[in-house]
Amino acid sequence: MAYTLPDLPYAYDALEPWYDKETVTLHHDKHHNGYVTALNATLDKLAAARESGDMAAANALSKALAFNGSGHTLHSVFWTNMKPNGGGEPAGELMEQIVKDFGSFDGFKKQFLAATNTVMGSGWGILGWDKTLQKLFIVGSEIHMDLTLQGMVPLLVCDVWEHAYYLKYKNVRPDWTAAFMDHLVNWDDVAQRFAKAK
Ligand code: MN3
Repeated sequence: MAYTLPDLPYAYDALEPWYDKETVTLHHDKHHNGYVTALNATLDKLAAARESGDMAAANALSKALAFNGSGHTLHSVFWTNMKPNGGGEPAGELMEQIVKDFGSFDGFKKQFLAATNTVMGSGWGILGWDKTLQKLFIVGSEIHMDLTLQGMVPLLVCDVWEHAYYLKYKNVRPDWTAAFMDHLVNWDDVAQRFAKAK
C-alpha cells in the first residue's frame, strides 16, 4: 500500500501574506510530493531486498527510509499546524503543560524560535511530547531526523529548509519563523495532537 500526498487543508493562497502562494505550491506539490515518492520507492526496494535476502542492500536503504519517512511525517504535521489568521496562544491542557515545562508561554516561544533559527543548514524546529519522559521538549532537528529524541511525537513543527521560505524571506530566517509563530500557527491542531499523544 503506497503512501500518498495529503491535500492541503486550505487553498494555496490562504496563508497570504505571511506564507506566499508560490512557496506553498512548490513546497507542497514538489518538495513534499518528492518525499512521498521517494518513501514509496524506498519501501519497494526494501521489500525486494528482503525477498532476495540481500541484507547489505536493506542496510543501505535504512538512511533513505529514515530521511524520506521523516520528511513525509514532518511535512504532514506542518501543513495542518498552520491556518489563515493563526497565531495567538494555546489554551487548556496544552497551555498548562507548556507553562509547566517552559515556565511561561513567552519562555516557550523564545526557546522555540531560538532553536529553530539556529538549526545548522536544513532542518526543523520541533515541539514534541515525549511519552517515555512525560514532558514537552523543543529540538532543532537537522535535515528531517538528526538531533531529535526517539520517543518524541511532533506536535508543532516549523520547516527551515531554504525551500520553505527563501522565495519570500530570502536569507532572513528569523522573519519567517516569527511570521509562522505570530500569524500562522493553528493552536487547535497542536492541542489535538497533544491530547492524542498523551
Ligand atoms: Mn519542506
